[in-house]
Amino acid sequence: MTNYSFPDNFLWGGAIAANQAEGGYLEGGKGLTIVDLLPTGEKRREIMKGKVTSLHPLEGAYYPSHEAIDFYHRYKEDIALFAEMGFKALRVSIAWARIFPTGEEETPNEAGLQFYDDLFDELLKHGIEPVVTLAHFDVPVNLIEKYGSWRSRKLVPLFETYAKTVFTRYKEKVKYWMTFNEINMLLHLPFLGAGLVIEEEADRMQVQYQAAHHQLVASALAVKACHEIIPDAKIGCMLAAGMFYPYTCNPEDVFLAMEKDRESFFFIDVQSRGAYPAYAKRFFKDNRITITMEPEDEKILKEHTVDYIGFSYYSSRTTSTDPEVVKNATSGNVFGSVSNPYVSKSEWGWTIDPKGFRITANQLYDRYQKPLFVVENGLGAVDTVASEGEISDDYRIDYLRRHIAEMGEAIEDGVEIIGYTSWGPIDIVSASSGEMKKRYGYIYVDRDNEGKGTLQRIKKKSFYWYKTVIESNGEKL
Ligand code: BGP
Repeated sequence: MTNYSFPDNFLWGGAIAANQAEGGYLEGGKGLTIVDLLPTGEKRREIMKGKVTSLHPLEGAYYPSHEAIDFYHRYKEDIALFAEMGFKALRVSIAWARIFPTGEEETPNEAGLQFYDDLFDELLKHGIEPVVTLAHFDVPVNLIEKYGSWRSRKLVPLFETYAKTVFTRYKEKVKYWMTFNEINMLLHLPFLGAGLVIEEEADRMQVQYQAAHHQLVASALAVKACHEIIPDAKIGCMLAAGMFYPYTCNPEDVFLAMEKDRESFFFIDVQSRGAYPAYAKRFFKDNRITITMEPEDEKILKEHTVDYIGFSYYSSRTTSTDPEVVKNATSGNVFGSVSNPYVSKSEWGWTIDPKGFRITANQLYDRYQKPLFVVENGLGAVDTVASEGEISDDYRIDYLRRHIAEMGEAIEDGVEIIGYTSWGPIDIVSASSGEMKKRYGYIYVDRDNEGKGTLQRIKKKSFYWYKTVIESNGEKL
C-alpha cells in the first residue's frame, strides 16, 4: 500500500517532439527547421550553442531529424502500442514549418494541417488526449535567414498567426496546449531554443534576453488566442525544471543557488505571474541589458497568463562558489552543475534524484499556485537486445518507479498535478546528442546512431511495467 493516490482523471502517458520522432523532414511540403541542420556529435553541440556555419544541411552528412524514427508514416502502429499500455495522453509537438514552411506564407500548408488532423483523430479513436506543444525546438530556417529568428520582433505576429491557425483548425480535438518547450533553454542552447546565431560572445546576453522578451510576448498572445478560440482549453508554459542545491550551507553558495534558480524562474514568473519579476531590474542593470518593448507589451503579459505549469524534470543541479569544487566536479548537463555526492548519475552524467523531483514540484506549486503538468521525465540509457529479442531495462523501471513514487508524495504534500507524460515512450532521437543509443522508451526502435536499422518496434520489459502502473492508477509500482 502506498501513502498516496493519484486523482481519478490523472493523465498518464508519454511525450515526444516532432523533430525527434517524425522524420519526413521535407515531405508534405514541410520547410526546413533549425533541427534539420543539427548533425550528431561535437558539431551538434557547437551549433546548438549558436556557432552556426551553414544554414543548409551539408550534402552527405547524417542529420538524424531527417528520418528520425519515421513516426510520420508509422504513427498508427505506434499509437496502437501506446493504447495497449493504456495511455490517457500523448504529448506531441506541431512542426511550425509543416504548417507554414517558411514561417510567413499567406495561407497555411494544407498537407501539414491534414497530417496533424489525422494524427489527432488516431489518438482520439484510442481515447488518448492530445497534449500539444506549439514550438519544440523548431523555428523555420527561413526566419533565421531573413530576420535573425527571435532576435526580431517580426517573429511575434508570425508566431501568433501560426498559433491562431492551429487553434482554429484543431479546436474540437485538442484541449491541452503548451507554447514554448523548455523556454529557459534559450539561455543555454540559444540556437536550439530560439534559432539564435551568436557571432559575438560579447552581446550574447543582450541578444538572448531580447529574444526571450519576444518569445514571452508571443507566448502571451498565443494564450490570448487560445482562450478566445477554444474557451474550454487549457494552455500552459513549459520549463526545463530541476532545482539548484547549494553545495554547502555557506550563505554565498545558498545565494548563488537562489540566483541560478531565478535564471529559470524568470521565464515562468512572466508567463504565470504576468510581469517581469522585481529581481530582473537589477539583473538587467548589472549585465547591461536593455529590453526594447512596445507600449502594449506589459498589458499583454499581464492579461494573458498561463493556466498550468508544464515542466520537464530529469535531474537536480548543484552549485558552488568555491573554484576548487567547480574545477573538479562538473556533471554532464547543460545547466553547468557541480557533482552532488548524495545522488547517483546516468551514463550521460545526469544526476538521478527522485527526491529532487518532489522538492521541485513543491517549489513550483508554492511559487505559482497553479496546476502542474509533468510533461517530461525519464532515463536516457543504452539498451541491449538479448538473443531472444528481450530487452530487460530494469534500470529504467527503477528510475521511473522512484520518480513516480515521489510524484505521489508531492501530491500528498498538497501539490496539484494533473498528469505525467514520461519522455520518449518510444525510442526517439536524443535532442542533446542526436544519438539513437540514448534511449528513453518502453518501446525499442531498431535504429542506430548512423541511421541504420529496420525501424522495427519491440516492447521492452518496461512496456509491461508501465501498463500496470497506468492500469492501477499509480498504485502498483
Ligand atoms: C529535453 C527536451 C527533449 C528531450 C529531453 C531529453 O530537454 O525537451 O526534447 O530530448 O530533454 O534530452 P536528450 O534527448 O538530450 O537526452
